[in-house]
Amino acid sequence: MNTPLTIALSKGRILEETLPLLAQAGIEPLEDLSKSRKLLFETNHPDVRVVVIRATDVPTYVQLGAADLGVAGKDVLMEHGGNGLYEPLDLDISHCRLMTAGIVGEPPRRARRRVATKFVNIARDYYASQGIQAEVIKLYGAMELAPLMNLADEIVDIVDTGNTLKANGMAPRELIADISTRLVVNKASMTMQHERIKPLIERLREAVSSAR
Ligand code: PRT
Ligand code: MG
Repeated sequence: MNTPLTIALSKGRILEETLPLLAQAGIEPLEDLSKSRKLLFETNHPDVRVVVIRATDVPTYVQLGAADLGVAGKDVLMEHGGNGLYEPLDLDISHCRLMTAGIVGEPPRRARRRVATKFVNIARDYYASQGIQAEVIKLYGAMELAPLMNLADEIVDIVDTGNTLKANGMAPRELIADISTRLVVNKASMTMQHERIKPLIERLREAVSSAR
């Protein structure tokens, strides 16, 4: 028996939407993930196990082959850069937008605008592509606070309903990318384990279609 295929799942909001798709594809963890403190789970499928990790760690696990497959937001994948990963399937869940945002009625003050975000690579690429001089500073959370405290002129963040921005006197400005959750596969696994991975991708593809 081969070592089982390992799928790295993003914990948090993406997980809730991923599990029904996996179940539809015939893969169900043997335990209730939300009730366990474990991180590594066997499934009903003897050839498949899942690990549940921070969303931002998923591309790293898959790139370096610690997991064969992974589920992560396109935002996280863009920020990571996607080296060593195939992205064969859009799971069509956890939709949102990656946007710039700022205080309503307050254009950037600094000549070189200062941008607070946890997506520093995406932000640097975006402002450069627009020909805008920007100083990008890394924050780990509560981006909306930065403009209010004059720590930054603008933020780059995920927007869904826009309610979080609105509650803080802010509004979205420019769309950087439409985001959804993707299946990623380690490039070496895709080649070496093709006959095991291919049917899994196809079952997930069917699950995505029937969820539409
Ligand atoms: O919590 P942790 O630091 O571990 O990570 P995380 O907060 O990034 O994880 P989690 O569980 O929130 O899920 C993140 C992933 O879900 C992202 O990578 C996106 O691909 C996807 N996603 C979809 C979202 C949202 N919708 C979303 N609304 N991620 C975050 N948000 C946040 C956003 O950051 C903002 O604070 O929700 C707020 C905005 O929502 P609205 O509706 O007020 O606009
Ligand atoms: Mg969160």
